[in-house]
Amino acid sequence: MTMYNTLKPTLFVFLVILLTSGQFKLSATELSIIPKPNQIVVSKGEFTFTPTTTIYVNENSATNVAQYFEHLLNPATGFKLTIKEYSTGQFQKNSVYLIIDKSMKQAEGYQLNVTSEHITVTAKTAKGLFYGVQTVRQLLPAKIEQQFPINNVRWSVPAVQIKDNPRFAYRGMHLDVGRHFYSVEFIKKYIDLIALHKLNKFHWHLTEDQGWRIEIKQYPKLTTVGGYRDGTVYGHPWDENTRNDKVNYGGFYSQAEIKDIVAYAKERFVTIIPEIDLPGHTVAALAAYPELACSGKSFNVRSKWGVSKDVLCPSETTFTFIENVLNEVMDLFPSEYIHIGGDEAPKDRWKASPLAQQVIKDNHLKDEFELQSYFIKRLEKMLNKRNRKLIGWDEILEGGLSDTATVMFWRSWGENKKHIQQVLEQGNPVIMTPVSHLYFDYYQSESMDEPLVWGAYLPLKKVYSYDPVFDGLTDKQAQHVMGAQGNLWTEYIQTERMVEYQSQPRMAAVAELTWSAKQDKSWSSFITRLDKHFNRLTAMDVNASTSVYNVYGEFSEDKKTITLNTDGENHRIRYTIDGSQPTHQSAVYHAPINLDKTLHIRAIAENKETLQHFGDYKQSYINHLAVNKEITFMGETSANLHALGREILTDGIISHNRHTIRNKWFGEKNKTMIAIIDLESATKVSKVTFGFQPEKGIRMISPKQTIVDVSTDGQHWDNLALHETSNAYNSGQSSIEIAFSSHKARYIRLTTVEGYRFDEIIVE
Ligand code: TNX
Repeated sequence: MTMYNTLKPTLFVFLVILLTSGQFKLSATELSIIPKPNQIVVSKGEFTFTPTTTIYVNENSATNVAQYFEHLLNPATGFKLTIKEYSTGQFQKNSVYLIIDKSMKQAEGYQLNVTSEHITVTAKTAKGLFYGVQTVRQLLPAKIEQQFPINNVRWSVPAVQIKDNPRFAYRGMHLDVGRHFYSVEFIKKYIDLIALHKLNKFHWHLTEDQGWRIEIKQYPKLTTVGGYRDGTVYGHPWDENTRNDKVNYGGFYSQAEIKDIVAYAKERFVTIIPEIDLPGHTVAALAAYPELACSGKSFNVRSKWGVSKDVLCPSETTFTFIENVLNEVMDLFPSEYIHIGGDEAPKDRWKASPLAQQVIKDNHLKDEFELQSYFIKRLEKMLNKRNRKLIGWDEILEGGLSDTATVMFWRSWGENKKHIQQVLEQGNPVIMTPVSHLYFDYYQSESMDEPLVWGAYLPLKKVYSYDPVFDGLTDKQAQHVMGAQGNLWTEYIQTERMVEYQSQPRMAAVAELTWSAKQDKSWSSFITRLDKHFNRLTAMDVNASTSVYNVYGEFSEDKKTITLNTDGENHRIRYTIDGSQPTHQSAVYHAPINLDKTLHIRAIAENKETLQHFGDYKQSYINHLAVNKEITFMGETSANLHALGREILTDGIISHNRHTIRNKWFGEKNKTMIAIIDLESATKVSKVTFGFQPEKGIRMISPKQTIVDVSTDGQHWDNLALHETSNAYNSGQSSIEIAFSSHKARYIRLTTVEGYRFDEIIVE
């Protein structure tokens, strides 16, 4: 039976009308434009580029955009299109028109009209034209991105009419080049990605404790000394097996390189907002010029991560230094906004410093927090002198915010939402970069094949769900939300490939949540468009993460079943329960899996068309005697025990997921734990096993000594085992087994001496 026969006659007639009427509204989904435009109408036909296609511009300011477009098309097509001036008259066939129309209202908006004869982009500004060109780019086959000529491709664009305009003025991406350094070429590639997504701000985090990366002529040691560290610490600070590679690491951008990058960004209508992080995150500067600190001691460029107590001293020497630095920064960057950091500046050194205390006194400040505010306000004046505006992280609220500063909010937890509202109420502009949704140094999936990053879990769907105008804002407050930005901190992002991996396709989600109208946002449309977007990123030689397709699991509340999921629309899940790697023949997942026996689940998502496999999801369930039995602790226990609920030690669940590594275990390095498990009735026991995720990252800690006692009444105890372990931190070890002669008991008491860390106590 053919498709036609299966269609009901009425539906068939309707479709014919739709297809022959010449114009019908198609969902943006099928065209794969990211971010989704405001309005799309698709017509019949297509425009095809040929070597003789001509680009016409009606104004000088459009010429740059035309040249950009010509350069974009050239490598893959091999075409060298001519650019001509257009004044009046009929549009020619086989031509592209980039038309500035000052009567249009929106500065960043554009209209695009594609017919089989010509393409017309109309906008108020060159910037709008540029965005129109990005849409045309995304309507062309993905191969247009390749940097070498390809034959046998029709360089066609479907006939469409599009009207488009961004929702927010600030649409940004951040990159930390302090923790790891990336080449000039790569920074340009990152800017290209920003432009592809119609984002308009690149927040360039240029200075850190671990490296000062911008040449300042007046202070050469900032880069000759501050640009290099004598080693890098790998592994998490909470992992005892971190190691310092002792390899000299660093680099910086010369002023000539920065000028080149600024010009490159300008051609792509991307404003670079440089960040000089002050007064904290400045150990690299202190290493170069120790007189900027309060203490008078000497410093090394930091080789480990985390927050340093060493900050700039609020001396006149420091303020002169900062003004000189900022002046050079402002000479290099035309941006109206300059970011001065302000984050994570502990007050310890200021508390201990007679000089800092004198500044507090002389300026009638209450405390070190008001000193922070005084500090930031002085910086703001330096910027205002040259008609620039200050952006700072939300710590600039400490001790009082100026009326004019722009606040970049990253702390989205707890009370902070209220602070955001207060700032908005006061009328200060706000840029949203919340840790909860827009921190891209977090894991993208539950798979163990995710590379090690900072921590936490941020799947693409969650990024996409973010609305910068969050619930609870009044209309007046909402007006001051300038937009949002994705942040990429790079403690764990050692390579450029990894920057691509962590930022793509999350950048696409940032694009859509800052550009597209709120009512047009649709996850299922986005994920469908993303399929084609991946082809474009691949053709651009971008190492995008496909983690969005990876399997994730969810336990039912009673922990009796586990549900497997993938966000891929075109994927099925295949899984095994014996810990073996799933293959194309493995069972297809249909319904929640019952947790009534020991299972070692492994699952992948399989693309139904290409049969490609995604992810390596692992989850074990151990069905043992203590599952869901009450566990009581005596004496000291680990802090996260209280946060998580003690039952996680006896829930049978052993996770193998990167992001749960931090919070699914209990442990204390040197403490002793006494735990009593109530098996509810006299039960034969012969073995206790401490279980742990064997994967990289955090190590299990085995106690020096474990004592196993049992009792039938909870009063009188019989000792069954005394187990000694020499190796405190077990590398890669997943369990400690303590077997003893079989014994009937209701209560089991475990005493672990001097250290423990595990995520399950298995009783058999
Ligand atoms: C906090 S967000 C920081 C950064 C770290 C980041 C790690 C902010 C203003 N400061 O210095 O890299 O956490 O996620």
